Amino acid sequence: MSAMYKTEVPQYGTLLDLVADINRATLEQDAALRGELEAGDELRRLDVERHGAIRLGTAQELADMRRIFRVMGMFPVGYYDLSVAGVPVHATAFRPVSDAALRNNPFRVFTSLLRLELIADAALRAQAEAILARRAIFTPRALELTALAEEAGGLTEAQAVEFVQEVTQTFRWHSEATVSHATYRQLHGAHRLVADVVSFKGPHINHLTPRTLDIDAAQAEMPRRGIAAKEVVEGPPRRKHAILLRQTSFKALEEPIVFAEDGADGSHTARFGEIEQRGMALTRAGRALYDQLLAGVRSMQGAGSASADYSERLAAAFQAFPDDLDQLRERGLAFFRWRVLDADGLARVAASGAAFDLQALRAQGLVAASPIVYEDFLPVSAAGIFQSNLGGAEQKSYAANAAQEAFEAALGAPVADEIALYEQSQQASVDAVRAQYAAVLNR
Ligand code: OOG
Ligand code: NI
Repeated sequence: MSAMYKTEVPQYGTLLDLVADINRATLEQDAALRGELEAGDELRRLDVERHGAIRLGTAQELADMRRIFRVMGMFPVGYYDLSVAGVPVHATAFRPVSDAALRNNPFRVFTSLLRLELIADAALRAQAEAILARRAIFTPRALELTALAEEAGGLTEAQAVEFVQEVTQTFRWHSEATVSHATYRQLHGAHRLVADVVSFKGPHINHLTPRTLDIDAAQAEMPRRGIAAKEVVEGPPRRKHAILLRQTSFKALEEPIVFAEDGADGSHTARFGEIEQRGMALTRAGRALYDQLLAGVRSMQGAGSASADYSERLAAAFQAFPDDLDQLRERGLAFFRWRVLDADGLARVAASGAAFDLQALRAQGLVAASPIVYEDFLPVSAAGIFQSNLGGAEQKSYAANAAQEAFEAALGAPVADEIALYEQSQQASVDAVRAQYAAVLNR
């Protein structure tokens, strides 16, 4: 998919080169970071894609997409309501969930489902439904192989190769619209996203996102390489200890398309490139503090995220968010993974009969805790990414109406609660240390 996207959107190749240059320079200047990444075996696939995004049109498409991602070990995590931001979709992220799978490859696909019920014009809504009902976004062979994988509990090597080829077809670009110019214009008038989802044969991948080690440097470098960057980096400000997710993108390109029936030429903007830098996962308390501080900055008078002093105001507001690992842990704001540093020392303390006390063991240097990486998305940031590609004029407003149950009904399964997943990860690491401690007593 990466190779396909680079051919389809050459500017994405330029972005990948930029990210590789910035990452190389960052690693040269920061030996400690280099050591850390080396130890985690992360240099190998440092600048490869960390996520992509698609937009689906029907419940059936979403349900089949879930089955297909499941074959690849990706499961729906989290629910994102974008209607609050004037975008008529809701979404989940398909991603690996076990610690081992995430270490191997954390690639995620932010997957939106169009909400036609938010379109006011009933006739247009019915027309869009009819158009979507006629299309088949998966190749017959992709669905066949999916059914095979479900029955057999997996695919053979050869089948897996074929499966990947077939599924990639779903995400390719089609420059021929399936609708006439007139219909496209009507759909576009309802919302640009409606036109994007309904007018084409399939859900073209609309961006891929590599990982950068210094997103501010990458943001500054984009215009120097002729890339039209969005105005601000979404998410938290730059910090000593990164939290959650920071991301920025270049604006979607205007691409030539041909309309059905009349054969008229036109253009469509949907596809872009994005970069991300991840920090630690926050607990419910940490996330509440993040949401509160961010909302404060964004609700200030005349303070859209595009205003000139946005990043200063953001940094000022986040003074209230501790940037010290001990504080983040002690105040229960972030998730940590515990590990044993000194097994012999731990055994000695256990043998002395002392009760298991993580904080005391840590103070003695016998165990350590390091932050767990945030693997998910942020609704306000996602809205910012959507908006930067809709052109300034697009500001439809919908009443906030999360509809997680309807989304899950379409999906055919509940979405996992992302915070519960981090809690489990943290708890599993504590349990492993405790088990090692207890093993001494049982000897
Ligand atoms: C998805 C935008 C959201 C992110 O990184 O938050 C997203 C879209 O434009 O379809 O990818
Ligand atoms: Ni994205």
